Amino acid sequence: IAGKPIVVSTWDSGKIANGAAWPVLQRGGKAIDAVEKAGIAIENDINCCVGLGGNPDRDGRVTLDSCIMDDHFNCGSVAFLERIKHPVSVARKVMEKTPHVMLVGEGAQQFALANGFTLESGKLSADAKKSYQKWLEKAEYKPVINIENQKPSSPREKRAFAPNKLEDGSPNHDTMGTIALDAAGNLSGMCTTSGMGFKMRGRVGDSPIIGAGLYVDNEVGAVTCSGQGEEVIRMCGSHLVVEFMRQGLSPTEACRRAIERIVKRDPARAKDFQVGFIALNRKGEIGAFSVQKGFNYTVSSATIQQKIFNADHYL
Ligand code: SD4
Repeated sequence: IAGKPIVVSTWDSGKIANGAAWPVLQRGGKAIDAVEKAGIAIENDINCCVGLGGNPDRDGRVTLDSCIMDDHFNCGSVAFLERIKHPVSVARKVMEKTPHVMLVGEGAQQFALANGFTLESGKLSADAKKSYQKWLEKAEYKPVINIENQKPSSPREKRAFAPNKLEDGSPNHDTMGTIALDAAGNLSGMCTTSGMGFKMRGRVGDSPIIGAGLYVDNEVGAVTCSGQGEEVIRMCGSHLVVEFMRQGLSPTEACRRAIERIVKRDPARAKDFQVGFIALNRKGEIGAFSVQKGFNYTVSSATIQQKIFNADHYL
């Protein structure tokens, strides 16, 4: 038990997210404000997998997915959003200002502009441009089944295809999911990503889907995840973990059971993709579990100042 307040984020790049969330929690602020700050911080960072600096789709355009959920089942989400820097904040506006949960594509962009967000240039970051040019050398514009099986030729590319630890030891940057329990005992979470690199245009993963990439039930716990979104969506991954916690399982056991469910569908394929869950229950207990080795997460609380843990894994 890490107690409260506490914030937990996916990967060791969770340091950036927790670094922004913790001051809010420490001064007695709300979990929903803390997780939004976490999302904004990682969206400002230039990395392969979150924000406008991330890897583009097959057409060379960066498309962003994000969602946010509070302690009262209020939730907002944007998907396939282009040229807007902070999808997590747009998702929050969808939650607070509209009768809807999810806006996508042009409509999401139109809503963002109407709410004071700026239209950015749409230019790729230097790293993303390099990765895209490399990818284009062999690119075929057709759906690739099991894209994660492709042999990557650079660490950044490898990261895009199979979200696991980088070989060169550089910081893990990946889909950022952040869950928090505030001093008042309320839970919230957010998830933000540029999705799988070189995805088909229009492809949306689990990250902006409430119940898949994120779920929060204030009576039970909060869960988010990273990895191959398709595998998460078909099992309603984060919701599944919350339901296992509701049945009395610890956060780690609940994450393990959900990973087992994902693997069971086709065990032979499990070596080819990664999914990792993190979970936090209302008592402040934390847990995580992944398909493969290499998934880690960052915890910040009053007792654990900022620490990176390696998740237990199935394989
Ligand atoms: C997706 N879950 O779009 C995201 C990608 C991800 O680590 O987590 N990458 O499927």
